[in-house]
Amino acid sequence: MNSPHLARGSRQPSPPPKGKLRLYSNRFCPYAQRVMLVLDAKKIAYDVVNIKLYSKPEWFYDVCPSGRIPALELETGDVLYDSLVIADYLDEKYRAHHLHSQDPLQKAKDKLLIEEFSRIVNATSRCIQSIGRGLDSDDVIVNGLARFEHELANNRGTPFFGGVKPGMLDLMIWPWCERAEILKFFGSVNLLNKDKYKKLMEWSRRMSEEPSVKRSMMDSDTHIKYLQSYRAGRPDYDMILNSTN
Ligand SMILES: N[C@@H](CCC(=O)N[C@@H](CS)C(=O)NCC(=O)O)C(=O)O
Repeated sequence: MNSPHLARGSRQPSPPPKGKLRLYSNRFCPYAQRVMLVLDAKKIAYDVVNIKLYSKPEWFYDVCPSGRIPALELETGDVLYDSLVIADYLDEKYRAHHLHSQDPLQKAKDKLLIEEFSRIVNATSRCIQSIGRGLDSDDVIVNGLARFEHELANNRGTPFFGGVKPGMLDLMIWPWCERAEILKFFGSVNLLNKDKYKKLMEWSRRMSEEPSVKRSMMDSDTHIKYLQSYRAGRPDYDMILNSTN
């Protein structure tokens, strides 16, 4: 998953080996990480083609006309995009180790919480990009996290939102929680008052110890270094490179 990011002018990679799905990704895209988390939790075989977002290869538009990451190429040759659509597809198609609750009501409630979390995501983006940041974004983040703290502590009472193992809700919000420390760096230091989010902090520690989560995880220093390069107008996608996967 840490292969070099392909850019305009690059040659299109040969098709994925038989039996493997292909994820078009970017190592620092939290939406692409959502898909990796699902693939890894369900132990589905896949390879990764990383894309340089500010200089996308011409051939990528033939694969995925929206030009967006993440995109998942299936064995049929069909290509799906949008992290939530892909996550739901994978959970329905690969029945082993369900991530969504099998109870339709609980599943619907979890999907509403994923939707609610997108408000935190948007406020976080405003902080990081320094656009429209202010008390408004801070409030959205603080109130949003309090809602999730309450949900874990009072409504669920389980180690993960999904119960004793991470479920779909856990995986869909994790990429931004993994990046939580960046808020101290780019936002207000008071945003992450750990005493206010005791259950979420315990949850976060547990998540970071899950082998399937560890696979795509990066430390806060790496996220901060990447965001500094992004803000400087030169996103350094290849800062962590190796030749595996
Ligand atoms: N709603 C989409 C959002 C995906 C998204 O914003 N991807 C970004 C990278 S993190 C992207 O493809 N940006 C390039 C572009 O929009 O041209 C999802 O859930 O997959």
